[in-house]
Amino acid sequence: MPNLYRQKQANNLFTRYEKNPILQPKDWPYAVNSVMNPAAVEYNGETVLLVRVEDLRGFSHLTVAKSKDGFSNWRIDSEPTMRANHNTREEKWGLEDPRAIWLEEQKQFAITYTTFSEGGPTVSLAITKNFQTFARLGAMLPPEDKDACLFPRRFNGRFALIHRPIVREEAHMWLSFSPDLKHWGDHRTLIMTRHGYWDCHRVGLACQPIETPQGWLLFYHGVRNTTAGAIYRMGLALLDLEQPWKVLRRGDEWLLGPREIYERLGDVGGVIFPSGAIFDKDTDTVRLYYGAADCSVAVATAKMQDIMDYITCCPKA
Ligand code: BMA
Repeated sequence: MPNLYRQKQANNLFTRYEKNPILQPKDWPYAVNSVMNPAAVEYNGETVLLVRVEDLRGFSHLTVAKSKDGFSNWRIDSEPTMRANHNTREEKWGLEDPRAIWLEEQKQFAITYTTFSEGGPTVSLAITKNFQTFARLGAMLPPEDKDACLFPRRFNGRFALIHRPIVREEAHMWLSFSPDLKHWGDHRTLIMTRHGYWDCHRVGLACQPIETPQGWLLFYHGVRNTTAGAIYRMGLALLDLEQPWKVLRRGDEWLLGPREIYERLGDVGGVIFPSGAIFDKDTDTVRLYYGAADCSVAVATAKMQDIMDYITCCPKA
């Protein structure tokens, strides 16, 4: 018997900003095809989005957009902030879908992004203090891999990485560990696709994991292939605070799916692709930034209290 009360809760959790989309190709200071799938962090009291921008060759790079309130008056870098070095095997076909977190130990932001390499998409790491200059630390794991983010701290002395390799054509979320951010091992599956559900064909990390007293909030995207193409939606799981390989809860239903016209029409319609979030403690609000239809960037908000009320009554995983 489906829990209809919880489905209603899920459906009402996030509210789209009324002036969505917040960033569109026409806002860009230089010629672009599309803007989407940004990393989001707070830096110097402002919201910083590192936006994936697709140029008119079909290659992506990353550009910073900043705003004081996280909704309006975006200031966009006048040229690409992080360009792909197309002469390297790693970055041959561009940089895509970044996630960012603050690494307290390094006192730097860590950016994990898809490098479209000669061997296929994989995940690479860069660190920055200021979102102007970036130290590129190279590919973390072999292709094919995507949708990666580090946790902001170590567990039992090791860094932990969420990522989404393709193995036997299956697309599950995995967790891997490293003593030094360079050598990765102890790989294990974390969140798997669910037969028959909205997330039956592919799952992958949405925004960076968010720490709460009850555990890590793990927003993820789930994909169902239909006769009209793939539908990308977002769901939620809760991971143990000190042992993040333990999934405590996982929602049955999605929390956000393509509904609005800007989510349904675009280069790839029927896609919402969340990739960055900011928790504002003062207002108890999570701002979730997402790519809409592979064309523009939108934002939706939810109260943290409502998110916790929802996830803590989801089924035990
Ligand atoms: C995924 C990624 C995203 C994209 C999505 C929908 O595989 O490539 O960048 O937004 O597909 O096209």
